[in-house]
Amino acid sequence: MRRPVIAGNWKLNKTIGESLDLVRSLKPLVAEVTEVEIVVAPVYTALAAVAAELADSGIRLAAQNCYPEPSGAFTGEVSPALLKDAGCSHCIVGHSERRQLFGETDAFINAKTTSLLRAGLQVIFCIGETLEERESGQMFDVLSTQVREGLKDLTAQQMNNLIVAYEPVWAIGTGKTASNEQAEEAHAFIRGLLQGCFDQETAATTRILYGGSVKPDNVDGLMAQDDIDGTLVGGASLKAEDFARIVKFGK
Ligand code: G2H
Repeated sequence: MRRPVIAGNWKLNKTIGESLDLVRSLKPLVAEVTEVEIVVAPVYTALAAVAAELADSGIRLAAQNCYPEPSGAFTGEVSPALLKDAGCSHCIVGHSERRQLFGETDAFINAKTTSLLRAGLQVIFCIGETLEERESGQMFDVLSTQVREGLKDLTAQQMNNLIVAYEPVWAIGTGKTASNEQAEEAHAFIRGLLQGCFDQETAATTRILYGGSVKPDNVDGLMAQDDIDGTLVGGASLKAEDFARIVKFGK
């Protein structure tokens, strides 16, 4: 019922040339895969070139960030419409690196999410608790606030174009993955939150991805969990063979 999504977040890596090399290597490795939605998120400067390279494939293109306003005196920023113009179908918002390094609040993430959905883009909406929050028993409260505030005033219909990504901050780029059970517990809780914020149908149909040190050797166990519908992959998405193996989870 929920089509799996495997998304590669390249973060601040790769020139235009290196990005093209990566998608040229990736395309033949995943050409036969039809049952999984495959997304890659290069840096802004590589988006248009990668879009052209992906035109003959089913791989979709995401930006890693955006600014909610459509145009104006916002030096250095990029709007959802411009991302669409560059060939993006998706955009990541609320990644923990943006929350932590750039001070992004739930309200700002909500503004970006709303603006992206209005522009017709799919949103990959990231949430997750820090180690300190988990260890002090605040994990459920933190996730609940991030969902309620980040998705504030969205309609159930808009949620058809939104994918949630649960990324426990302590598992990001650290090599420490959440256990299958820890991830499933959080995903099931998030699905319950979606039911409370929207309705049963939205909770049942929204894809919830896991992110945080996903690798070829741990993806199968994660994807076997009932409420894990895909993965958001950082480091392991920078190598075509590793990312292709993750796309072909369970095989
Ligand atoms: C989490 C993830 C991708 P990594 O940030 O969003 O990165 O797989 O390197 O932990």
